[in-house]
Order: sequence, then structure tokens, then C-alpha cells
Amino acid sequence: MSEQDMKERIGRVANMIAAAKQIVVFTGAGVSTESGIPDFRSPGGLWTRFDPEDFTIDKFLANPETRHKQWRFLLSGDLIKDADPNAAHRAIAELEALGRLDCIITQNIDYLHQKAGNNPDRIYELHGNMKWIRCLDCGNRSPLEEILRENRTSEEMPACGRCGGILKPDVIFFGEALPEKTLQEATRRANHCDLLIVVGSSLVVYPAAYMPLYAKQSGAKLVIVNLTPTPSDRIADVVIHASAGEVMGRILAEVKQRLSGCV
Ligand code: CNA
Repeated sequence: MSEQDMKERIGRVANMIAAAKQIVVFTGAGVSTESGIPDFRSPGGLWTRFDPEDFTIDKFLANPETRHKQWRFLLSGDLIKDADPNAAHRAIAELEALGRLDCIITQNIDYLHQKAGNNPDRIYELHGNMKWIRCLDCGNRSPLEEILRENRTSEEMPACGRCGGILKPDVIFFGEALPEKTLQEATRRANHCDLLIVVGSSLVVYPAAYMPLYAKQSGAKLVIVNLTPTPSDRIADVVIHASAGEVMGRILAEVKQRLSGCV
């Protein structure tokens, strides 16, 4: 995309944000790669190193070896390292501070929107987050930090301190249902917004990827900011294939100009 083309598209998105009443931002792993957390599907992403089959709930439950592999991966820190929000998270947080955001619907489990300053009550985490660990036997929930502090090297598999049961991160594995209330509320908001902005998602994981479709079907405008093409590009009003940090930062700067009456 030429710089002129990019500038024109960013200007159109800024106009849409300035005019919209209910804005939903929908994010995926691509919003966090600039914070150093790998996504699934990019070159060098997690699927180049791990077998997606190992992230199914059935395999996790059935196979202690898979559980061990998963815990080794979790404890090695790729998804839980102490990452900081990047320019894209910060721009989205500023949109809320400017009163321009209804909510964030995210597939991410990394807690970076909360860290960037967005109101946790306005963040719908469709796939849970990595802050909590749940015992599948007695239901006890404990913070991941506690599990990490207590003992673990990446060679050990933690067990529930209360009953010795199987511990699982409170995130949604493939084959698991999404948290019902969160999904319901996210769906309602996607259906009622007048602008939905996708930032950093391949839009191939369902039911999450229905959110932009619901918005579009209900008459909202749809913007997609993603490095690579997605299956929903053809129905979007504006598509920008570039880095989320740069694009969201530039969009925010233009929105501020419009809101202050300078443009
Ligand atoms: P995905 O399928 O890996 O797609 C990520 C998309 O982001 C790709 O299309 C990339 O081209 C794009 N992308 C990568 N870097 C950037 C960037 N800097 N700027 C703009 N676009 C970029 O991930 P999705 O979120 O679409 O798929 C859903 C999965 C990924 C969910 O189940 C998540 O839980 C899971 N996941 C989350 C994290 C996290 O929480 N940070 C990390 C890895 C995977």
C-alpha cells in the first residue's frame, strides 16, 4: 500500500470514529505481537512450534503427556511473560479515555488491554485469560502467579494444592464452549454498534470471528487493520494491511485533531 493510500484510509477511519456513537474494537493475537507475544498463524507464530492438536480439551483431559507438554509450554513463559502494552493497545485505551469506545471484544488471553488502562468492565474476553488456573476436580481457582511462585520449573507439572487434581489455565481450549454470558454480551454489543474495528486477527477462529459479521449485518461500518488478508476483507468498508501499532497510533492522532476541531 502506498503512503498516500494509507493516509487516505486512515483519514476515512478517523472520520468514521468521529461520527460513530457505539464503537466496538475487536482484537486478536496480532495486536500483541509488537509486545513480543507470538501469534498463532504468522511466520514464527506458535503453530510453527506446536501442534494445534495438543491444544484441544479432549487431548488435554485424556493424555497426561499432552498435559505435561502444555504445562511446560505455559511455564516456559511465551504467553505469560511480563509483556507491556504497545502503541496499538495504548491507542485503543485512549479511544476509551476520549469517550469514543463502547467496548473491546478480544480473543486474547494476555491481559494487555487491562494493563493499557481500558476499563475491565468493558472488555469481553471470549477465550478467558491467563491470570487464573482452575482445578478440574474440586473447582478451586488460584492466580497463575501463585502457581509459578510456589515451585515450578518448566519440567514439573503442577497439581491442585487442595486436592491434587488436574490444573488447567482458565482459558478456552479448542473444543471447549466459550463463557456463555461473555459471549452473549459481546454478541449483543456487536449487533448494536455502528462501527466495529478489527485489530490484528486472522478472523478464522469461530465463534469469535462472527462478531465482525454480526456488526456488518446489523448495518455497522466495518474496518479491518491486519498485516495479512482475512476472509472478511471483502465485506469491510476500509481494510488496512499494516502494523497495528503504527496504524492505530496514526488513526488516534487524526481522531484527536477532528475532535478538537482542527480538521
Ligand atoms: P492468529 O490466527 O494468530 O492471527 C493473528 C493475525 O494478526 C494474523 O492474520 C497476522 O497477520 C496479524 N498480525 C500479526 N502481527 C500483527 C501486527 N503487528 N499488526 C497487525 N496485524 C498483525 O490470531 P487470532 O487472534 O486471529 O486467532 C485467535 C486465537 C489466537 C485465539 O484463540 C487467541 O487466544 C490466540 N492467541 C492469543 C494470544 C494472546 O493472547 N496474545 C497469542 C497467541 C494466540
